[in-house]
Amino acid sequence: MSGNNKDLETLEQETKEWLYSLDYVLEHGGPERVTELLQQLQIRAHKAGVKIPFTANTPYINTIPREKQPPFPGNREIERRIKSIIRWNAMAMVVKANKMESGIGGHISTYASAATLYEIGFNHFFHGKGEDYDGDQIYFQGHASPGIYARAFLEGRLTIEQLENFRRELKPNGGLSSYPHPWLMPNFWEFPTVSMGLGPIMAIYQARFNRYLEDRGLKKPGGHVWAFLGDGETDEPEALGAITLASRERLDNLIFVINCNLQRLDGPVRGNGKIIQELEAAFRGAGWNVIKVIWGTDWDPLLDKDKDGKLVKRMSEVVDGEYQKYSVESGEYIRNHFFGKDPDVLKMAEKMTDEQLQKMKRGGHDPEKVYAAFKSATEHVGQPTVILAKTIKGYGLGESGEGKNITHQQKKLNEDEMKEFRSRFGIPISDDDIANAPFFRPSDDSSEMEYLKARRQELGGFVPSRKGDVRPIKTPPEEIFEEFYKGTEGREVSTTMVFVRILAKLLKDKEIGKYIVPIVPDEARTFGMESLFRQVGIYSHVGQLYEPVDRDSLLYYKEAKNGQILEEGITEAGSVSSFIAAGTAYATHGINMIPFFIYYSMFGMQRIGDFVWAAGDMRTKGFLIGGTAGRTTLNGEGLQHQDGHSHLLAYSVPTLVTYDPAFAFELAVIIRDGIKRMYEDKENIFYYITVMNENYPMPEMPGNVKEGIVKGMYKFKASDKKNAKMKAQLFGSGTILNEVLKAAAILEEEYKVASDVWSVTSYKELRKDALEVERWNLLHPNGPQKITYISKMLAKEEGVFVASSDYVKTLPDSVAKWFPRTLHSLGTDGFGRSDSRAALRDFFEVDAKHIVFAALNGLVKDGKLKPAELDKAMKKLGINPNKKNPMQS
Ligand SMILES: Cc1ncc(C[n+]2csc(CCOP(=O)(O)OP(=O)(O)O)c2C)c(N)n1
Ligand SMILES: [Mg+2]
Repeated sequence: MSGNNKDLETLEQETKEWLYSLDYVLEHGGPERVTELLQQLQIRAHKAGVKIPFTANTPYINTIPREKQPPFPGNREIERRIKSIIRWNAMAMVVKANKMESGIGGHISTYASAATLYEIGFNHFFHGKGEDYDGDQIYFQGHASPGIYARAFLEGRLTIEQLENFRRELKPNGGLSSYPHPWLMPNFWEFPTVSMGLGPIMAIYQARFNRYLEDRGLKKPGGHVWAFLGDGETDEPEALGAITLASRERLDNLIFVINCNLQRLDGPVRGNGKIIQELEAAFRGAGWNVIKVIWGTDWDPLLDKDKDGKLVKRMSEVVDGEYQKYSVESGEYIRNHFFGKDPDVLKMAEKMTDEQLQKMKRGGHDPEKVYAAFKSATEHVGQPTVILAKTIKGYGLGESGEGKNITHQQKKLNEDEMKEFRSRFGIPISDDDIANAPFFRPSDDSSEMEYLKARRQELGGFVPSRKGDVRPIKTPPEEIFEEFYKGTEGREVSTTMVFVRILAKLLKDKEIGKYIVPIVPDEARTFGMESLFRQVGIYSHVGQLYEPVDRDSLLYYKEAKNGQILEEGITEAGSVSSFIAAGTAYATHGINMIPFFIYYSMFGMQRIGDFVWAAGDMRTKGFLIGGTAGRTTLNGEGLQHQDGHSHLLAYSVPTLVTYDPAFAFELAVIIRDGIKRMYEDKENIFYYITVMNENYPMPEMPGNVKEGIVKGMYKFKASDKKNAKMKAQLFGSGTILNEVLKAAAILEEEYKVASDVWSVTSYKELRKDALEVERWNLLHPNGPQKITYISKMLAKEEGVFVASSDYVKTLPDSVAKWFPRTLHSLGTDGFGRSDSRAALRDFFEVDAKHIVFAALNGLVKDGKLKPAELDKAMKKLGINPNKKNPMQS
């Protein structure tokens, strides 16, 4: 270092001059000028090859200094009392539930640490929906639900009985769900957050979708999205995985509040580090506005005294594990271990008693600090904000859990612990009553209740609250779909191409066109959707700031502020979050948006299954379209791309209606029916439809088979060989239906087997119907028995039953027991391969020859054909009995 040549005094003098200059500029030019100058200095130094140390961190103190703190507009005392009562009731709810019903669970410590964060929001910031749906969207941390219920109880929205039935949802009058579930409490919860990590990313895309609606003129500007999450939760890849989207899109309508209680379930989040600093660096690096709320008001005088930064240095060097220890230790311990490490720092605390030291608050428990942060966040322009609030897990639980590693699991308090809690928060419950952990609600005319209600009224009504009843949409007219009922007159197309054409037509429809939201994760060209780029534009808040490279072509890459397509890039998690935001817009904004999320089917259910589950919970509406589906239809791509099981995974989502259509008319009927059921009849369902990329002529709809298509199965082609001795009923789905048709022809021509061909559009729908009938008949044995749709269709059908699909055999097997006779299932169990369609269909044994052989085999078993015929057929068809089992190879 060249500075080494100078003597110490000169160096000190030089430093002083620089600092003096900085003070001068700050005084005369303000902070902006200082920033400008520092940037210039940085550039100059960088050009000269100076390596400037990088840190994305600021010191370990509050971002908003005391001088910049706004006055607190509320009544501190009343708000404290309200909060204390809510704390008590939240705790009592869990304790009671576990007293009466041991092991029923619940969480006390999460809300205990977050109470101030929520209460400042409820009293000053969270906007209710009002009449016009112009409120905020708030993602409450799932494990904090007892606190949210406890507040709703004070607000008069929940009864004592409901509180007593926390986690007892099957009680005759209903109970409260453990966590936020719109499916279970559709007038209360909006966002399921308890699968950790999903809340934060869904909130980001919610904020982005709000912007989309505003930019397209479908919603008034305004409202914030608040996402409350745990510090441990940020380890989930989804939690931080999309934060750059929020800053790139300048989502200043988005606020994350991360409750940094330094603990997760098992222990410290970062015992050896500092989660707040780690998160600060990540969010600042990603371009967010970061507000740290670390220290409470009682630290301010000490920080004022800290002229040489020794206290701040000490604050910055202590690791989280140690801070956690302070939260359970005495004042004396804190004096010795925190302050005592540096004599100057120790001196700062000399006038304070041990008790005072122990009671010094963390920022997240200080209403004035939290208020300042929230206010600053809501006023911040141009960036999303994250508030990193330091708290203590289990705050107020004292010996029974505050700051302890076991606190997350704490569900029971003994009498003494409850007395202590009661006294600490001043709840008017006598020692005699305390054993029952009674709920407490002040009288309606008390100052607390009046205050609380007035605040919510001023802020537009209660939160959380969900409205699900929106005006229905009129299903688009049949004319739009008729073209598809007619077939393609020999022209070869794929169901994917048909889907894109249906989508393009829906987008043009005067009534519903503007409500359609096409969503793609960088696969539009894969599905031949690029014509839509130009037709409706790709949404971008800033429009298009560049001349696209293909501007001269007809289908150029058009980005526009009122663009309609959400081109999400390579993020299925992000895309499905947009799908959910769009598909729940009827409830959040009162607008019936109709999302179509089209993606590679292999990167759907198995990759983002948890989101799809959450979508079901949220009563999301819309169409998930699994493209390039089918284990053998997507030739060439191989093991990772060939999907033979997404339909099986879709079985697990109760409200997901699934279809595997083969022909254009089927797809058209399904989509029209879907719009009708979801948006006109207002059913709480959503759709998963697979489309494939194999081209073949689309036939005309054979008569009125619409009902059968929707119900899951219809006879596509009846054999005209009425007097044949041998018969077969062949079932196919998706493109494999073509193999089934080929098989039928072979069976008829070469083996004299009359073969009817059925298209099975949905095994899941067939199974749902059958299960319902079976259950009804079981429970009503002496009444008239119902008949399954399968029976209605097949009871009189003769011959062998063979089903083949491009999906696993479990699909046909899932309905086999309701078939009149044995169903022989062919399917694509096993890992995919890269090869041609023909080779793959041979490998997986789902092609025409295997269907023929399975049918002949069945006929032999039924005694209709001699066994010797099978050897001959095997040779003729070219089936190798010793080929490898695709399941095991
Ligand atoms: C995806 C997922 N994994 C695991 C859990 C189980 N779980 C519930 S709460 C919790 C710890 C939460 O810690 P943190 O996020 O810090 O929240 P805190 O309760 O401390 O506020 C865990 C592991 C879950 N709910 N979701
Ligand atoms: Mg935590």
